[in-house]
Amino acid sequence: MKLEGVEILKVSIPLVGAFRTSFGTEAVRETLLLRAVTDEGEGWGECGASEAPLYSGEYTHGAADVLSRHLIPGLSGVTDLDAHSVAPALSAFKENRLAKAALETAILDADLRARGIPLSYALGAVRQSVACGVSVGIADSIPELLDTVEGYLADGYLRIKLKIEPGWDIEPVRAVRERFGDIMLQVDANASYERSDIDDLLELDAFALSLVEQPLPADDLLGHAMLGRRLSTPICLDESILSARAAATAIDLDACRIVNIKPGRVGGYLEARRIHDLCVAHGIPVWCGGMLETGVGRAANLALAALPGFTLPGDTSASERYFAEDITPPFRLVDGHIAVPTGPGIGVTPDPDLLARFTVSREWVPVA
Ligand code: OSB
Ligand code: MG
Repeated sequence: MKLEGVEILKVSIPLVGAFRTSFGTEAVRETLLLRAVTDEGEGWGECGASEAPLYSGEYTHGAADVLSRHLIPGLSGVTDLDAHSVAPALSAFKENRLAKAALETAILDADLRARGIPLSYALGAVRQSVACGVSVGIADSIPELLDTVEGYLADGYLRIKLKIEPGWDIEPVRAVRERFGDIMLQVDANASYERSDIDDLLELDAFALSLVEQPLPADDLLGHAMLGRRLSTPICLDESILSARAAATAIDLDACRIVNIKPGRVGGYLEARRIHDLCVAHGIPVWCGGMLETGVGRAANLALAALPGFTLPGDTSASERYFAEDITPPFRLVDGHIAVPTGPGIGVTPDPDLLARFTVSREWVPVA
């Protein structure tokens, strides 16, 4: 395959409701879509970065900059380019995993479309639909939170994840548990606690949670291991797991019992699959995280979530949970599940009219 160039589209799509976490509030999904143009056809990828560097060090404008100056030109000398040659060709460039993942996914999509192979099949999927949960942001009040959760349960979501932070943890969790009984319930702290908060975190054990996600800072694997010795609720890591090597270290240290796999955070779907395989070998359940993706990123996440080790419901929610209008045909929840796309590559293509409406700027980066 010969890469002719990549178009970087900056898109801005309103969310149906502002999404509040310990690190900030997002009311508009502002990110990048990449359209890779090759001599064998096109492919699409989505960048997980947001407008500000609050989840990781990456942000939309920075990702566009590193892609156009370094990552896309970095593929110019690669002969016989395919998805597997992208990460090795870019390995000299440090970090920037969300940007690298978007580029690798666009090439992977072009590669698979040209061969007529669905991404789910290429990754090793074993199911046609995946069980879905929903991630619920920090609310202004407990009654408001209960209303939101009630709506999602009525939609059929199979598990609820509550965002927590110091000061918004025990009371909202208790209120949801008391009101809705025996639902599958978990929490995500987005690294907002410190080791000195361990005694407070132990109080979460009273609520039969499926897991607590990333309570401590991303680089504190040892702290998670120390917490895990005292907490009976399983610890799941998100921000700490940047690669298969990081996952292996976390498992060896006993820093987690469950792993959230977000393809963007780890540099792409190929590394995501390696982490899946590693976790399966160690008996560690995994689930697919999300970054408020449009239909482009969502389609690919659904393919990944269909792998055998994804035994817990993911943050792979229906399009309408995020957007009144998405740029692809919407993914719908049916009996708590979403169907895995079956077409070649990621299986969806942005609608040109909707894409035009939500695109803020475009840059064509030719590859020599
Ligand atoms: O920590 O899982 C997270 C969204 C943006 C950044 C980080 C996270 C999230 C979510 C939402 O929890 C997941 C989703 O529904 O896409
Ligand atoms: Mg998380």
